[in-house]
Amino acid sequence: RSADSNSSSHNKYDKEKGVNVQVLVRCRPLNEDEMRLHTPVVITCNEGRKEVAAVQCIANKQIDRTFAFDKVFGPASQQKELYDQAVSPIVYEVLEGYNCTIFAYGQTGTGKTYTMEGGARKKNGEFPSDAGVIPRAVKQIFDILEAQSAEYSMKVTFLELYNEEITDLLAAEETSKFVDEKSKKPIALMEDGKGGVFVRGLEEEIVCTANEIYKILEKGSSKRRTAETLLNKQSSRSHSIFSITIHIKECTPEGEEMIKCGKLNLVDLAGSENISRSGAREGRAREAGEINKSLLTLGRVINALVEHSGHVPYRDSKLTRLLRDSLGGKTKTCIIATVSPSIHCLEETLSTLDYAHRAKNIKNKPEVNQK
Ligand code: ADP
Ligand code: ZZD
Repeated sequence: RSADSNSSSHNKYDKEKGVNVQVLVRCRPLNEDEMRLHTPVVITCNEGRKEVAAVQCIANKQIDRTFAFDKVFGPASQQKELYDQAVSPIVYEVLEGYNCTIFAYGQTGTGKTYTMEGGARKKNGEFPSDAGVIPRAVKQIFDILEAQSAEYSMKVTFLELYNEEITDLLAAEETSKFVDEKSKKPIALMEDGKGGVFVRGLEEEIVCTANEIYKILEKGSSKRRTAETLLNKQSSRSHSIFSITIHIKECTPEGEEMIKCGKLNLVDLAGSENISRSGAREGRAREAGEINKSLLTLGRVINALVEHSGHVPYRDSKLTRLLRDSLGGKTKTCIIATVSPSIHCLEETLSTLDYAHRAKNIKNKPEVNQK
């Protein structure tokens, strides 16, 4: 039977051609300091036209550069708005049995973590109004499954990638103040023999309620912070991947039992300033041991995919090995590029907009997982 035979019409696409990676841009507002200093704003968002324009002055000439995206969220956009318009449809696809990935890409300080995680959990257990994509997706998934009285099972993983090393954010906290190398779980990326990879030794927590996931996120966050402090990590240089896998039992009208399996990957990438297309800066960064191999390889994979230049260097980094299926594979992918409106960030902003605009040309061939 065709895997797509009962998917709804909005999922129909020309299988030969595939579907493009969806790319949206979010511009944060000026912060208090920038307001106080009357920092010039050089980015304008036209949400209706789905365009972002950057104003640049070179030799007293004003040059506007305009980029079009699949969606654009201006500085006034609220967390709920972005979620309802851009993420909620993706969660529905996960529940239909697709694998989906959402990446946050942008310069440090532009709102990647604000977008993906959002404000901290309230002491009174109330859902924060500035909650980001991750807690909202968790809530929506359970709301839908409960409304459908579906029979389901769910597991989550949460990992951090720093300097090509994977840390399992769900593995039991080291009780010692020192990180015991020997007690560390042997985490390794392994080929699964079907062209994919899995992380050996990664903790998979089975969860039954949204609250359980929130507790897990809490544990993961605190472990990440501890590791950052102990190991002097710069958080802007790490990538985090939170994944939810859902198995749903369904019966066909003929009474046949069927398991649908969907996976949602939520990825907060290292700050994009950690790579640079400028050779000089790359040279200096390399000397300082600051080259982010994963971020660099991500850029190269995107270039190879959009230029159809034969070899795609997935194997050159852990990030691209882990997320290979999201880049030119069977997963539906969305990239949220975050930018600052400030004149001081203009160079990085233009580089982010260029990068994100290029990524729009990646095509994936999503397929429903069905057993
Ligand atoms: P990044 O993860 O890209 O380094 P953060 O998410 O830490 O950036 O955001 C930097 C600061 O800007 C934080 O204080 C965050 O609360 C604030 N911020 C980011 N995006 C927004 C937004 N869209 N609206 C309001 N505040 C934001
Ligand atoms: N951005 C907040 C975390 C921070 O940096 O502290 S918000 C959400 C996704 C991934 C990890 C953490 C969270 C977050 C949270 C806050 C406080 C303690 C644990 C987890 C969160 C926010 C709302 C609901 C659930 C989790």
